Amino acid sequence: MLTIFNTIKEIALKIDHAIKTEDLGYSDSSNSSGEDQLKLDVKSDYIIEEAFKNVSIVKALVSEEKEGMLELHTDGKYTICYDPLDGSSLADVNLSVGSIFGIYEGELNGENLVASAYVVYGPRIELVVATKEGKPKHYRAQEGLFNLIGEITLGQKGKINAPGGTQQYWSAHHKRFVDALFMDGYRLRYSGGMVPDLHQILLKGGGIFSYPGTSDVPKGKLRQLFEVMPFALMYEQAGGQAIDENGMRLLDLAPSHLHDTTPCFFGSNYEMAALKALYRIKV
Ligand code: AHM
Ligand code: MG
Repeated sequence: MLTIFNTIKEIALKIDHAIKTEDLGYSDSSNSSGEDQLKLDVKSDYIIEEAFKNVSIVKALVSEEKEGMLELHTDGKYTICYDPLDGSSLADVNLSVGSIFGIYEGELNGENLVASAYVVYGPRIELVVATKEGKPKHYRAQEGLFNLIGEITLGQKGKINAPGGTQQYWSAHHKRFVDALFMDGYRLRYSGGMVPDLHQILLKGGGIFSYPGTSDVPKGKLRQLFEVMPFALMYEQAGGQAIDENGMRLLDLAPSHLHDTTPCFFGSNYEMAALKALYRIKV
């Protein structure tokens, strides 16, 4: 596992360099969700693939930017599902973006997610890694080295409300929930990049990020294997919760297809209790 985390550190430095130096325009291709790919998406995907080709414990790779699974080493133990550059369309306006990695052992489902990691490319490069033991660990890069800043623990209640999805298509009860949080003093913090948005909630001690199912996209936008489950592990290990609209733990999900999405909610305990009450989820 350490080899995988060290490879992610190398990858982070390379992708950060690409973000700072390369063309921000579109490529000629689209990904399996039908979204146009930026040249940076393609480059970041390439950097990750090249890096893991040399790591023999990695059995296969699944990328948000590719349709199928890429087999690497038959005797490998882990499959890594990753979003090479999440929120990439924010790079041209110079907002933070990120990479997300889910490390699975066996079938690709939440139960088999053994570790996860994400990198934030912002004013500085930061890395957070989580396993099923202990709190997520937070690192910051300085002169090419990642220094441990500390462990991340969520408070019971925060002040941040990060509501995703197109408001026009929210259900009435979701709108009531979001409004109730604002009436309770919560502040809107939503950049449109799940990595910096979820990172902010983790580091500022709590709050809630929601990306519900909407009338135009009933199963939500965020992908289970590359985006949702890796952050679900982070939030649970930090002392928070990560559930879908029926109250099911996101780590209990088992996608039928590599690119399946799900409605998702991540937060500290107070906000998640409020969510369950308004969504009438039995606890
Ligand atoms: P991407 O993987 O194509 O970049 O899309 C994922 C991003 C998330 O980072 C973010 O939370 C979400 O899309 C924002 O979507 P919206 O603009 O609908 O709020
Ligand atoms: Mg993404």
